[in-house]
Amino acid sequence: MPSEIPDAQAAPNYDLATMPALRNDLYLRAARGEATERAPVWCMRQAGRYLPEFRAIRVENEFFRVCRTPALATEVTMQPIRRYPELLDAAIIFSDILVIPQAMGLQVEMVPGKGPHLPEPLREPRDLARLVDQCRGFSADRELDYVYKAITNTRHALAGHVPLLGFVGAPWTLMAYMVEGGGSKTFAEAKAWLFRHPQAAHELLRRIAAVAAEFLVGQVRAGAQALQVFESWAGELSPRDFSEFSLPYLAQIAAHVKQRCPDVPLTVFAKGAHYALEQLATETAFDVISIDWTVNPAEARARVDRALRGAPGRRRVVLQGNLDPTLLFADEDTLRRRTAEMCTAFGGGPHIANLGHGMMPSHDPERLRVFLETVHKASRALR
Ligand code: 1CP
Repeated sequence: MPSEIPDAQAAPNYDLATMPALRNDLYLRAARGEATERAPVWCMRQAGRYLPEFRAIRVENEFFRVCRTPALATEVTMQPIRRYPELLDAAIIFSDILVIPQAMGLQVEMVPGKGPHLPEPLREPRDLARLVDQCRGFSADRELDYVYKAITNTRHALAGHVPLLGFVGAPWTLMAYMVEGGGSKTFAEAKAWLFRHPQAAHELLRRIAAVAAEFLVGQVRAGAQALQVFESWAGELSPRDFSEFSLPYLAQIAAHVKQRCPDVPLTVFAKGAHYALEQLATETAFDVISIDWTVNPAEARARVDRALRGAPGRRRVVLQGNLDPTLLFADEDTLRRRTAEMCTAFGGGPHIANLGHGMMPSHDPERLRVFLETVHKASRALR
């Protein structure tokens, strides 16, 4: 089977009309709420530093060079698919959530071993004037065209093996990086902005949401077959502040995308926002809610179903998740047992198996294989 996946470093091909037919649609069927013979499985950050083949590419190539060079982005996206050809049910385009702040005019560097660094973050409301998204002639499509090229090229490289996911960072999470200038333990600067300058915060969030929505639709045009919105720092907000500063923008993005691409499954991952499951199910148009490991899957299912019963006309919401990624550091028996328990806790219904957050650089690729194999076996046994 691996031989059926062509070499990704072949010349880029941007022609969508000749796209190969999809052979494994398990992910898409589950995301649409259909019953499937087993749970589809993929992992957030499945391309990344835990793979020696990824580190080898990064020795020679700066992070954003990989993102901006379609042949390289395709190659890295394909690495986990080539390593686990019969086990992964989706690929996710190699890029980063910070391509949006970059497109909006902020400089973003990726510091090896540390993560993103924005040397000139937004410090005061007047700094919003430095953003270029409202300039005449600004087009998110044009600024982010390199991602579209990478997506189209990767669709060809995948040759219909599994669907390709596109993604964006959600407005609050991107604002957090734009104000902090990088990752943070407390996000105190970004949260202080929300409370000191709520109007400017809303303006910034609205502008990011507009770019993100346009970018998602563009990714579909380029060949993305499903989409995910990462609100990675939702858990930094209180339920009240999530309602004010995150949820409306998530809802706005979902409404825009579902109106233009009604058949493309759309997932939200609001890490740490277990308190908002009901709101995400009933007040947004997301098809799939991805949960982290702090939520019990059976409880999440029950809460979402209860909320949906009170909201007539709303179709079924699928759940994705949620094994604690650090269980990949446990011995194999423990990992197998806990993965099977997780599948059981989601029940036999539509479930997209995943970790509760991304792969970590120190993970052993062979433990990921154990996780993937166990999901196949355990979720099939539940049907
Ligand atoms: O499979 C894949 O790797 C897909 C590509 C992908 C995605 C979906 C990358 C590559 N990053 C992301 C999303 C992303 N980036 C998120 C949302 C998901 C999550 O919560 O994990 C976030 C918060 C970022 C920001 C980011 N980029 C961080 C986190 C820093 C922090 O604040 O804790 C880091 C370390 C990066 C760099 C990055 N992005 C991707 C990779 C493989 C890496 C490692 C850096 C490297 O290669 O040097």
